[in-house]
Amino acid sequence: MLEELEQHYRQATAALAASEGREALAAWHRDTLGKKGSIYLLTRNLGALSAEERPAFGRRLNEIKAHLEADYDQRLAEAEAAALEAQMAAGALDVTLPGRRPAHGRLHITTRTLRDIYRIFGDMGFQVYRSPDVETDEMNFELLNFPPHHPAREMQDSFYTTTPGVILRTHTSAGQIRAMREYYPDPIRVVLPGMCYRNEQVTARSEMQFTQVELLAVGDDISFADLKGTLTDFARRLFGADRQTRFRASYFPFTEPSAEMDISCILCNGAGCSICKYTGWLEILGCGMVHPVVLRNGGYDPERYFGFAAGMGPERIAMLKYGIDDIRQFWANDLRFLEQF
Ligand code: 2NM
Repeated sequence: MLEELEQHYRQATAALAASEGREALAAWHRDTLGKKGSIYLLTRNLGALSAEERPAFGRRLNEIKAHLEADYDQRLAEAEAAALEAQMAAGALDVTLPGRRPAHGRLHITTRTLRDIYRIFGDMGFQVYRSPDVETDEMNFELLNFPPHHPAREMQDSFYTTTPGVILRTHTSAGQIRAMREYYPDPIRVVLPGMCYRNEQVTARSEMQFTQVELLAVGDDISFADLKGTLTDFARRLFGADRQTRFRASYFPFTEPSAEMDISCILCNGAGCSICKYTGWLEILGCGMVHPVVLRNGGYDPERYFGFAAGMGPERIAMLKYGIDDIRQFWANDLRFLEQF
């Protein structure tokens, strides 16, 4: 009988040693020391023993149970420690590593250029005036003195909506009439920024969508000298104090006289280089005295009021300033481009 008990003990010890992990150990405990376990079942043998054998068997059985329970507790503690160790290794966190920088956004290079422009004109008393991207043909062309058969008014050159007479503005000048009608009879100093749309062949130099900034000053004593002084001062603040400017006669339907303003080349300072095509000059904006017809359409009597206007492309200005060679980069949403500014 005792021999059978020792045999069960050896088997149970070997089975315990072979049990890996908390689940296997729990199963071992159930099958060995549980209510129907192999050791427990041996207590039934007590009844078949003689009165002399019984105490020794009972004592040894209790010893074995105590040993097995202790061994089991130790294996279970080891298994739990190992499981915790594995869990910590899997979720290992090196608190000495530097943190991950959150990616934060930035302003688009066109927005930054626009803000540079607003700041300079803002110092001269101009305020930003915003007007709709979707305009009437009347505001965009007619009231700005474009004749009915001007090429820009062709369906294929501008984006027309399905509503007759409603288009996407082709220039921010569409807002000039709105500004004049809103300010009349006060003097005006406004900057008009915004996206403009033209149905054009897309190339490195022209896009279907681009921003424009226009300037408008109206008053009873505005002259071409104010135009030249304001725009020359602007060019020097944006491109450097030693910029020279020159004005060349030009033509626009809404101004008379009209001019283009050039600045001395920002790369070669006028000596001649590939950027200025060896002329020494860079064209940066168009300008002129507001045409009397346009002033009248805005509500101002051209016998008493004068105005000057100018228009430029912030993308073109940014291209010159930062040496960008393809205007399509601006709205292509390629972070490799955008993150450079
Ligand atoms: C330009 C060039 C020259 C201009 C004129 C006007 C208006 F409506 F006030 F007469 N707005 N913008 C103008 C003049 C725009 O952009 C190249």
